[in-house]
Amino acid sequence: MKKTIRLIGVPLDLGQAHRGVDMGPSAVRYAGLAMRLRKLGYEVEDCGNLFVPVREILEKERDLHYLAAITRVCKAAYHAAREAVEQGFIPVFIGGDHSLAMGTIGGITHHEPAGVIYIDAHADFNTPKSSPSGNIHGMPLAHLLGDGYSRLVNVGRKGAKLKVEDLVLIGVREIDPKERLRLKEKGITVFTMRDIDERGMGNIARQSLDFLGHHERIHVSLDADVLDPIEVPGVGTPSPGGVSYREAQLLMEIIADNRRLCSLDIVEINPILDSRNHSAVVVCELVASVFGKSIL
Ligand code: HAR
Ligand code: MN
Ligand code: MN
Ligand code: MN
Repeated sequence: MKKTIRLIGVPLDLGQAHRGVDMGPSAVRYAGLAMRLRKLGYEVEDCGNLFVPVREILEKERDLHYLAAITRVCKAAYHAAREAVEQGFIPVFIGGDHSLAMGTIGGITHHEPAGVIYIDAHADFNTPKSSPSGNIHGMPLAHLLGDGYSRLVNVGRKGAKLKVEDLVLIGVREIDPKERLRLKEKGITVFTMRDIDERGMGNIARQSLDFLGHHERIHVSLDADVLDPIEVPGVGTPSPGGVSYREAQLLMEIIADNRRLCSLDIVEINPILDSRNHSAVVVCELVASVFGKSIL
């Protein structure tokens, strides 16, 4: 009997500058995610959305990068993730921007550590000091490893939620200067687009899973901007030269075959910047694959 998947929308757009990523949960639902997963034999329960305050009523918090509101949303996401694990569900968090990962990954690791495969054009390893933009969606991994705003580091429980050996990044091609130094100092495992070009996605996927071999559970955090913007234009920070749809499919299929997936974030889809919901449809196909859809 397959586990039940629990969909949890997190319409968070406070971690970055563009409106529209708050509509990600609707776009993904409209693209038919629940039905797609039911066809694969899963039971799917949709819990609706976590509460996120509307940006227009937070004008006074803008210069503070909405830190207080993001912290509250991350706490709610932490709690939802922890509860889903305790109740035996596979939670799928539908964002919203990537700052939600500070809550979801914390909650997933509340009782037991897990490995994290972070699939993104960006390294999301800025601290408030290293960030050129101040946008908190560029900072979740730094906070999960214990650096940055103490309120965000301590969401859900005190201190770092991940160790260097719990994390791999795949698809990275845009890193800020101080962020690059931080990645090197900490010794983070990063598979860049060059690694994928040279060695192929199949090898990178298998090496990532081997690297996380000491974990029974793997969380995947999928930022839609990892895909090439020609194929997935509906994202707020598009980065040319990305992963192709076929490469992303292969990565998802290899993760599925490995059978350790425990939870998933789907983030950064912005339907306002998309046309005819195409990007959400593409991402739903990838989610179906990571949950075991096979061609034959
Ligand atoms: N590195 C840049 C910054 O910190 C942009 C990174 C944020 N973009 C994302 N996250 N979509 O993956 O501002
Ligand atoms: Mn990201
Ligand atoms: Mn990104
Ligand atoms: Mn600032």
